[in-house]
Amino acid sequence: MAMEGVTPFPQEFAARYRQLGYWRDETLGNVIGGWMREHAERVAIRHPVEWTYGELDARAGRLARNLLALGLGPRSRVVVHLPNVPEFLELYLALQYIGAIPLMALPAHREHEIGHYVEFVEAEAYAVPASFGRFDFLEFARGIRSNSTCLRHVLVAGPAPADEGFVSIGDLAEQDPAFGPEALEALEIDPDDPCVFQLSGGTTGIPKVIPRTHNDYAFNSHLIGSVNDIRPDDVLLVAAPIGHNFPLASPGVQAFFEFGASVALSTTPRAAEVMPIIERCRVTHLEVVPAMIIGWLNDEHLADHDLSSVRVINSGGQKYQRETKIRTEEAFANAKVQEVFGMAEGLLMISRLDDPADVRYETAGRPICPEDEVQLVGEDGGPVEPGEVGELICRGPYTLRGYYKVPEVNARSFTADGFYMSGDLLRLHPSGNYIVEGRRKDLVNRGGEKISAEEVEDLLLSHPAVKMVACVPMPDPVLGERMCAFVVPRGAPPALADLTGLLAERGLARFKHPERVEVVDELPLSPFGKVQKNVLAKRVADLLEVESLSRA
Ligand code: OOB
Repeated sequence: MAMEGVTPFPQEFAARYRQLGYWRDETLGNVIGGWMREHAERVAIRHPVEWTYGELDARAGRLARNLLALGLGPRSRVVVHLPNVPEFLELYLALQYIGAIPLMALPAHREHEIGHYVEFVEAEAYAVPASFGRFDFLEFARGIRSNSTCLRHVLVAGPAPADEGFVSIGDLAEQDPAFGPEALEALEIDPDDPCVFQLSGGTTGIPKVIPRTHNDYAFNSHLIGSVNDIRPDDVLLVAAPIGHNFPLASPGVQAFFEFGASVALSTTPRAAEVMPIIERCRVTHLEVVPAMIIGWLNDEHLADHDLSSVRVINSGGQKYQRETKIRTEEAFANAKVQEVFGMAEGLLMISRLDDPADVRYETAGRPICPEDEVQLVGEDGGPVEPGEVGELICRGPYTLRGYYKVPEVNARSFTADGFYMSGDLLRLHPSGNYIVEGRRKDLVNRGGEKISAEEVEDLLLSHPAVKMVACVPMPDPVLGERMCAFVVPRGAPPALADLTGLLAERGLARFKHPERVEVVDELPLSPFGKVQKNVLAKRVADLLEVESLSRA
């Protein structure tokens, strides 16, 4: 029986993906467990701990059985709010071994997001770091737990406090479990169930939850791993938030584990911390968002480090400009840049390492699977002429058929025949690869982190000095975009700090706070009465231009 709230793939598609060998009807836990045994003697994690596959697997196995003893099991939901620490990996494996479903929150999320996810997916457990940065995660977890009707356990990376219901992940990975290994074998886990809940960049008031199934997610990392030149002695640096689909499985940790290669974890993308890891661990593969690499390229100490081990740089999440790609290959002299155009919803495009340099510089790649059905459509929903810009719609063996539990959103996010409407505007390049030209969806892409304008506007409207508001992207040389709020005031115009103060009070993740406010008498409306956000985006871009000229 399909899990409630999850849209299954239609029968004829599922049968085809099975027949082609894409879906293997194995649980992701079994697939990963197989790699763990196959590579038992090899090093799985190189930094900040050094664990072999055998050690990681033994820890994850004990953790899995201890989680069973806590009452978690197949289909239990667990909100994972961890930075890039080894506990993330042992927990991810353990949850896969018991068929529980982790929801991948970002470390920057706060009450507004976490409170919602916990209730929305009816999470039984919530994982936090004992300490990370300046934010008190344990105190935060106490608040989340006391406000929740479903949450029973708080799983802590690091020492757990004495509070009831708080347990240390490390302790559970080391203590002898009440159940033997046969308890794991006896579990019934449906490979068509979600194995992970990813989060959508999203354009709605609340972020949407993406169910990725065992069948589709194992295939996802396997296939994109096959075009990344991964060799057993390779090392992947994970410096972007590890739960995100890109570093987790596209190709990410999952593909590197399939090959018996290793991963090095950094809890920050800062050059000063990352460069020594690259040097010491002889990192071969990077997965970055452009903002991260621009930060590195601008670091005055970059040339002091030996970066010669790096062969492959995957960049995704945001447009990677041709000039930046060229500068990147100058700084990492032995590396080739490969752009990934991906989405937590599924579809992955990637330029190939053997594409001509110009094609790698110009394009965001092409789909990874022959069964990825990709179309570019015009306003009328019909296909555009080759070479014209159209909205990307897609369907395939690892692309979702519906967001979790939001039928009304699904009705407008998918075509009648099940294509996901991405809201991205693309153009076909003569090489057969695609170029990203923009988007139709209402979001701000801040250094690869997606911010739903509607989510922020909904909150800002509750400010007494805000009569109307429209949030739009403004250009930024490093992050690509930041968010500007155009406000029609009620009474005295609010300052930026008034708005961000309200958002902080509401517990909205800080990266979603607008960074500029423009007070206006009215918002420009289309003949249909819709706010013309493109007009506002142009207005703030022009303002920034004038300001930078007057500073020069
Ligand atoms: C990745 O996933 P999400 O879910 O955070 O964001 C997806 C959206 C896409 O719909 C597109 O708007 C944008 O991010 N995007 C790009 C891009 N890659 C993603 N826009 C321009 N150029 C690119 N190369 O961002 C993601 C997931 C897996 C792998 C890589 C990225």
